[in-house]
Amino acid sequence: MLPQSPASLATLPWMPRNGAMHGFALDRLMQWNLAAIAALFLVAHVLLAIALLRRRRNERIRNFNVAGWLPLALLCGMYIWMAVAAQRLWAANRFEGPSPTAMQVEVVGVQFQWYFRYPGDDATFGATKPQLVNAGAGNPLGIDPLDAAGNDDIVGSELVLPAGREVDLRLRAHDVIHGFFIPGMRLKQNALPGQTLHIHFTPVIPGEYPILCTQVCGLGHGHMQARLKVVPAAEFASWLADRERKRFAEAAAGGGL
Ligand SMILES: [Cu+2]
Repeated sequence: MLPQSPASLATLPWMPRNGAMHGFALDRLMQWNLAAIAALFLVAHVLLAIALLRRRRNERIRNFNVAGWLPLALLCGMYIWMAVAAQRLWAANRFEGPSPTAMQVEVVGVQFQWYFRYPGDDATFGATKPQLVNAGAGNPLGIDPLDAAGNDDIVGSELVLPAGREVDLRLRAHDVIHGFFIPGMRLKQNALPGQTLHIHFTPVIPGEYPILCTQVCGLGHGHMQARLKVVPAAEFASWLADRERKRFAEAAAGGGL
């Protein structure tokens, strides 16, 4: 499902351009929050100034009974609504699983590089073994050549996704904690060694989006960047077919990955 109207594409000028389906609701929530904070800041200072001026004039400060409770109740209601809306947005990503048709991509953080693995035609990731990890030999994820499911796995350092299709990312880390962050997709999740964490989203706006690491993971942390390329579905299909062809050509030549 694509965004319904051009108005829903509006993003605050100082925020990165949003390209994910859930990002529009998240941005609206952020705008509400900022507007409420700005209004409250102004009202609080106006009330403070009034109170100070009255004190100087030795006027009696009247209690704000009903007039004081009503705005407070409205404010509480608004923040409860925002908390529920935010919880729904967060829970939908964290606890409600992706649809069965979501595309599977594995993301692996390694000092200081992001790797992305596609399962290939069999839609199954091949087994990996830590002792087989050898980036110099072209096998940075340690894919086991004895597992046939890994023969068509595609590994790269750029994440390419089709617009309009849900993606289920499986996050792993080889060494330390890395922070997988795509500001343009409003997506952030730590990658932990020894665990596979899932996060799902639907990119809807084609374009290029930077991928960053938000955990200080070592001396090369600042260089741990990659790129997400969201392309139309037809372009993605031809890109994937091209990568598959290259993968099999390398395997046939005995070069492994
Ligand atoms: Cu990192």
